[in-house]
Amino acid sequence: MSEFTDIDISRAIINGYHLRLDDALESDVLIVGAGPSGMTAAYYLAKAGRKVVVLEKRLSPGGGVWGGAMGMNVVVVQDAALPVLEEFDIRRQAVASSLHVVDAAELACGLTAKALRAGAVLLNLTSLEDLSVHAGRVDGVVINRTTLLGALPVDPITLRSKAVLDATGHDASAVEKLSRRGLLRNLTALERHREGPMDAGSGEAFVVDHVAEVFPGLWVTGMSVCAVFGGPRMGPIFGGMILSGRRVAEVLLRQLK
Ligand code: 48H
Repeated sequence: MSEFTDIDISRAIINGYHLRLDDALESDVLIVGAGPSGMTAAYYLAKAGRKVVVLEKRLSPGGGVWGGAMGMNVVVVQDAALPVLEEFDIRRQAVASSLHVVDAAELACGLTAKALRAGAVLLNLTSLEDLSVHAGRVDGVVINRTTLLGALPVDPITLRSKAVLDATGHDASAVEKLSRRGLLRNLTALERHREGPMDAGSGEAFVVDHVAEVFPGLWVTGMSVCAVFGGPRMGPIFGGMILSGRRVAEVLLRQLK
């Protein structure tokens, strides 16, 4: 006779998840998107003692990392990002002057493991449906179960935070919600939904230099920076994404103080 029943297992899942969800209702920073920029930001913010919740619409964190380029599951990282790889214990192999290859799965899993162990909480299969805006400031997100979106008319719930970080990649989904309501009139690149053509050198610098608060309480990092400000795309080089995540965490930490 087993020491546990099927009902014990179900209860452990239900209680474990709902305690987590209850705890996620109020946080310092809500990060939308568990790709490389979002998970890097989550790690540095959580390591500094901030309460961080990451939303991911898919089952797995890692975003665009998994596919490498053309489905070849290695990515390229430049010298500038090596200190971050070292902090995350992610191995790399030097291939050309200033370039290194990294296993895509090791990068996706390594970023995720460190962020979670630093204290960030990940809610997967959870999609951003809307933003919460009060007194001219984004102060939370409205979420729904990904599998319900568009399927059934089921209402969402709200999570509250001091800051929201759009790390949704090319879609810039959070910024796009405000833009569609006409609240972001100056961000013309996003309204035309335009990234610039491929230029890895410029794109990598752009995503770090242009991390910004685009609306009170709403920040951008990673590829959503290019979507919002019209920066060039950069293909399968990922140093800029993790450096952009580290940079936005540094700036946010200063503001949250
Ligand atoms: C919840 C959402 C929602 C939503 C999206 O695409 P990502 O990997 O984003 P970054 O910016 O960290 O990295 C970009 C990189 O992967 C890339 O695409 C590059 C370098 N491209 C260069 C080029 O030239 O094409 O991750 C974003 C994550 C994903 O996991 C999405 O599933 C998730 O955000 N997401 N999660 N609610 N509404 N929208």
